[in-house]
Amino acid sequence: LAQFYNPLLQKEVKKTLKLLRSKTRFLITSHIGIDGDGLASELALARALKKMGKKVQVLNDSGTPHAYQFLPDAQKIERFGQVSPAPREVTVILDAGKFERIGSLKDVVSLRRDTVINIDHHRSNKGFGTVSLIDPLISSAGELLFEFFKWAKIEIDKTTALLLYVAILTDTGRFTYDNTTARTHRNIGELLEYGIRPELVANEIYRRVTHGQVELLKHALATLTYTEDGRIAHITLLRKDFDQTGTSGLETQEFVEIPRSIDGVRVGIYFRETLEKGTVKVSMRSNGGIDLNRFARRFGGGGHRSAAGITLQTKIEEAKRKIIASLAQDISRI
Ligand SMILES: [Mn+2]
Repeated sequence: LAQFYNPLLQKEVKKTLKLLRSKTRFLITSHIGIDGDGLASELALARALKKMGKKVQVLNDSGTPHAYQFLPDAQKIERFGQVSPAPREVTVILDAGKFERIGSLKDVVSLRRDTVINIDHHRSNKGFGTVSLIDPLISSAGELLFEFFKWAKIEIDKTTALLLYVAILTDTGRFTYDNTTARTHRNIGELLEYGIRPELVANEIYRRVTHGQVELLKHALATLTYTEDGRIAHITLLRKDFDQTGTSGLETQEFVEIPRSIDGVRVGIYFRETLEKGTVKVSMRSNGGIDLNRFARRFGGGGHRSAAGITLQTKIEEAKRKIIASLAQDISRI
């Protein structure tokens, strides 16, 4: 085999391929609050493994958001709690920067007992797998899978290409975040050659909302607040907002873009209460100048430079006070 695209990963790609080829039964999972990259990468890898004659189960903590239910085989993804993991030889964890990110699957996956392949692109990832294939310079887990499939000469068909396209499209914010590179566009160009129609994909993911989502957006906009200097803008959704509109947090992944996009704002924040009582999720997006991954890590979270998240076990008012005060201090230094 030729040299891998990222020569630093030469050993890891070889080990990964060896495991994928030699083993038969696989469990594939990803992170809580699953997104387009997590889901589409899972489905792309599952498809590739099935074509190699393997037994594959895709099992997640989270349900599949409305926007991604059109993905081929999305209906076959199972949910932990409703379904238990089947016997397996290898567990593949995609797009998770920390082992804890697999959520309740921690109860059945053990880093000590199990063979775990971690395929990821988060800068904060320290490599928790038996094999850890991590490229912090690539846009998404899906783009890393694409380069891996090409290198390993694993067949990519039109459906796999669509899945990888969706992973890259969504994780780059439609090719607008700072993880979008010439390499990304070259890979996307190759994927488009399979006959993918970007307008149809966009219709499914970006040009379609449920009535509940619009109602929820009204609640979110009513909470929009700025810090005194106008450099932080934040929105908040409470448990009751989701209950009243029949929606879930998974349907609000783009909401943080609203405070972030306002003129003069450096960081947009979206706070929400989760189903678990006393747990608050904090999503943050910056317009540059501040490293949100570094900021989030101080609170046990992580992510990327311009997009990161934190989970706090506290009341929402306390979470807001703490995060906003701390971030305002960091921003005052830039
Ligand atoms: Mn990702």
